[in-house]
Amino acid sequence: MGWWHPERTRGAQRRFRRATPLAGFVVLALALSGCSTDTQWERFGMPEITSKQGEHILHLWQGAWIAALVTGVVTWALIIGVPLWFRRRSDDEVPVQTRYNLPIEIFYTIFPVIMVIAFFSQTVRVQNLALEHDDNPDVVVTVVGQKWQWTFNQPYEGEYVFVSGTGEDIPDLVIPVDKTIEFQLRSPDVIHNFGIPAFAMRMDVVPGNENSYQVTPTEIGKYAGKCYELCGAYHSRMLFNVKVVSEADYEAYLADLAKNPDNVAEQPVEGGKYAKQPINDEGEHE
Ligand SMILES: [Cu+2]
Repeated sequence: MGWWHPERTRGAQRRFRRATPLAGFVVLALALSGCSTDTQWERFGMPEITSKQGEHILHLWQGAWIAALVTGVVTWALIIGVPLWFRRRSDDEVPVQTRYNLPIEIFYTIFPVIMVIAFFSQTVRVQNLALEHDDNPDVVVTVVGQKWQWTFNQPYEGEYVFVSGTGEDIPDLVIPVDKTIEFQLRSPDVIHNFGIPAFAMRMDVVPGNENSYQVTPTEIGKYAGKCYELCGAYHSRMLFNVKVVSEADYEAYLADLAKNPDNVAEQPVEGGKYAKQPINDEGEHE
C-alpha cells in the first residue's frame, strides 16, 4: 500500500509541499474572479448578462468552469508531475514497484460521483431559480415562432398589438426595463426555440404545447435574439431585435403601434404575414 518510498521521495514531498500553497492561490484567485462579471474572461466567454434570471445562469456557468479548472489543474499536475517526481534517477536504481493503492482507488471512484452530484444539484437549483414563475407578470407577450420568423403580440387597451417579421425584415420586440415580462411561446408549425443571449434564457417553442418563461431585463439597450432550434430551410433568418426601453417609451411605442390597424388584432396573431404565403410540395413557404 506504500505509495511513498522514504529514500526516494523526500525531494518530491518537499516539492509537493511547496506546490500546495501555489495551487491554493490559483483556486482562490479563480474563485474570487467568479464574483466579478466585468470582462468576458471573468464571464468565461458568456455575453454581458442583462436579466435577473440570467445572473443565476451566469453564476452556474462560472462555478462549473472553476470546478472544472480546479479538477483540471490537479489532474494535469498529476499527469505531468508524477513521471517527473518519480523518474529513475540513476542506472543502478530500481524504481519503486507499486501495484495498487487502495485509498487512491477509493478516492478516484468516489470523488467523480460527488462531482456529478454537485453539478446536478446546482443545475436543478439554478434551473428552478431561472424558471421561477410570477403569477402577476407586468407584461405578457405572446411569442409565435412560425416558419421562418417571429410574431410578437402584446395586450393593449383590451386588444392586441403585434409586429411580425418576414424573411427580409427582422422584427423588434420592445419591452420595458425592470419589469417582469412573460413570454408565452406558441408555434403553428414546427419546433422553434426562442432565445435572447443577453438574457441567458431560451426555451423550445413546441406546436400544441404552451411553454412560457419570464425575464426581468435590468438594462436599457438593444439586444439580439434568435431561433435556437434547427427548424428548417430558413432557420438562419429567424433573427429579431430586443429593445429594452423605459416605461414611458414603452407606453409610447404601444400607442404608436395601435395607430396602424394592420398592427391591431382582437386575439394574438398566430402565424404572421409570412405564414400566410402558400406552402409548396416540400412543406415550405414559397
Ligand atoms: Cu425556428
